[in-house]
Amino acid sequence: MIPAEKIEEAKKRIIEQDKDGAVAITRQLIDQGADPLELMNQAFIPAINDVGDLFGRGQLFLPALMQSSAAMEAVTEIVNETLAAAGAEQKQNGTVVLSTVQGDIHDIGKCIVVSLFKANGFEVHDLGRDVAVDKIIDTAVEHNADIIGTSSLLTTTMAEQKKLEETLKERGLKGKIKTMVGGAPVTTRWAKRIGADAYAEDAQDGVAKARELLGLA
Ligand code: B1M
Repeated sequence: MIPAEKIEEAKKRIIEQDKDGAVAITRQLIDQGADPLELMNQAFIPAINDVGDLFGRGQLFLPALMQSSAAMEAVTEIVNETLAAAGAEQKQNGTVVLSTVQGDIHDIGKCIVVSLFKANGFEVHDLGRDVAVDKIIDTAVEHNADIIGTSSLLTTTMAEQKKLEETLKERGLKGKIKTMVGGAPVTTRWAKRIGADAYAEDAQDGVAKARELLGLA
């Protein structure tokens, strides 16, 4: 378990937009054997959420949000490299196409989801962010994917997840390729409403739900 004072220090580095300090403490803790997901879930995600809340309340402005976000991206990269190294030996579990939906450039959470799926033996095709529904479906068909997973961080872009379900239906693929939705404003209720096969609260939940969808649980 990571000591509470280290968690607080790591949080502070993100909130204070200190990218070098955030990278340094991440490397230090991981070198000492800390669980990268514990660090992410206990320190970095709560910290960037605090930053988001301050931004949402108008108590912090876009340049500061962008700097905190740059620090978050840097530590996420280290965490993801560590997860990838841990998963290198695992066997394949299924094929997943992951992306952030069109109109949305938030990808920190999606990148964590990508890494955790890879670490758990899934073949992952990561299309990045701001990706159109047709491109997502075409890629899934091309790679014979089992699951399409989409992330949406903006309430305005959640509609793309609905469009994905509708387009899958139109193309006769609904049910053949399972769908999973995630992202901060996304809920189980939204998933049910649009007809997605699963909702995942975080990256670990995403892997668990994917295993359930594929009958591996
Ligand atoms: Co922006 N942003 N942002 N932002 N940003 C939010 C989302 C916001 C809630 C902040 C706020 O106002 N409080 C708000 C949206 C409001 C709304 O829609 N109602 C907002 C806004 C308004 C904006 C801009 C419009 C700001 C502007 O330009 N005026 C702009 C939008 C640009 C665009 O997309 N078109 C913008 C830009 C940015 C930055 C570029 C500065 C940066 C993103 C950098 C990047 O991603 N590379 C940024 C950030 C960092 C945030 C906040 C602060 C943090 C997001 C994040 O990385 N969280 C965010 C506030 C918040 O969410 N509380 C905010 C950490 C990450 C690990 O969590 O992504 O939720 P999350 O992922 C989790 C789970 O959700 C889940 O697993 C992950 C790991 O546990 N999950 C999945 C996610 N996807 C999944 C998929 C799955 C399964 C699980 O299966 C497929």
